[in-house]
Amino acid sequence: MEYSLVCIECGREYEREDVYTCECGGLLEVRIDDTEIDFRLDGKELRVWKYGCLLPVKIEPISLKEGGTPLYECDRIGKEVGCKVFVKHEGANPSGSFKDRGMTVGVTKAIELGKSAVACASTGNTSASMAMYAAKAGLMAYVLLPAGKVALGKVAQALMHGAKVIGIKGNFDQALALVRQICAMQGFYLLNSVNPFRLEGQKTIAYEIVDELGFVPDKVVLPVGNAGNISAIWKGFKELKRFGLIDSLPKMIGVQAEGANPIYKAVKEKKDDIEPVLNPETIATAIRIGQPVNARKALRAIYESKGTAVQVSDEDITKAQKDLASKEGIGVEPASAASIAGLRKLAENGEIERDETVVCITTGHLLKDPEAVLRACGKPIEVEPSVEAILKVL
Ligand code: AN7
Repeated sequence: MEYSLVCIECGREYEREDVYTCECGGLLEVRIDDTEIDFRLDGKELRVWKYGCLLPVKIEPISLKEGGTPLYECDRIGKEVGCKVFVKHEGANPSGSFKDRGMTVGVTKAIELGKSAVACASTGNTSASMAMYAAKAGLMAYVLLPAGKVALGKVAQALMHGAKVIGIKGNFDQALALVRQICAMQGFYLLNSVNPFRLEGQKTIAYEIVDELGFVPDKVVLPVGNAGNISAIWKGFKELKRFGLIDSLPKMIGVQAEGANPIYKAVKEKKDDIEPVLNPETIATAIRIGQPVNARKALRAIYESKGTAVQVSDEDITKAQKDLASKEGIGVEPASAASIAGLRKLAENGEIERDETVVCITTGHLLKDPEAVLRACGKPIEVEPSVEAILKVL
């Protein structure tokens, strides 16, 4: 398969692959040339590399068997909001988040380019996933985190998989600016979602949704932080249409937390770029991001698809997290619950129709953030070791 890197702003094409952004400052996108499709959307054997003919790598991939995540029909929540609701649970990936789809491609690209070290800034999940895939590939991994603002499970993963983990006394946006400088100085391969190859892996979420459902949903709802995933999924749907595999497209709905809402504000004001939020704050630490690097791509995805963005409060997020866990048996981290909170917000706003099908993406697993669970549910009751004491509290 042939492809090139193209700037989304000025259209300049790059032959070299070790670039992240255009000389004009614009974001790059992988443009796939016309090619033979060697998979069928038959609902069988879903996984990222099923769609390898549309993924831009030239060597055997570094894989931990990512993708093929469950798509659950959620009748209870569907009844409440008044449409057919499916949840695609990306928490079921090897590291517990959707980032694995991007990392299998990104880390493979690092090997292809002859790199010996990879690096990222992260609100947690990117670092956990990168550390895992770097371990599998035998690469050094360097991680910058906003100190004290990353969920415990994610830090645990990055540490155990052998990354060098550094806490920055600042927020994610500052950490990202710093890691970009460090990568340029040290020759580390940058694996944040400004890397266009990572987004190629993440577009397989769109492929799998159509593969499993057998049709194109009306809406896809997902949390937006650095705004890579919404851009990637939209690209995936557009490619399926371009290659004649589907003939309609869904509306893309981005959900942000009220305290970290630059994309929401831009959409509300119909702007094509964001004003950064300087001190982003939310319990959904994964999306505690004020200056999303992929904002321009994400806003295009929302406008082109005739979608929208909504914002939800931390309270809405916690309620949605409990709902999904206790009514549907799906355990997700707070950022992921934002998709369900966003769906409820759409329903409240009258933006859901009775016969439509909505797919919510739950991006990360419940166990990523055990401390958020204890805050939401309290600690277990402790009693004396006797039948009487237990019966008393039942
Ligand atoms: C669970 O790990 O940015 O809009 O550094 O972990 O593509 O950034 C995580 C983002 C949603 C937002 N849900 O996705 C990181 C990081 C979860 C996440 C998002 C993240 P993007």
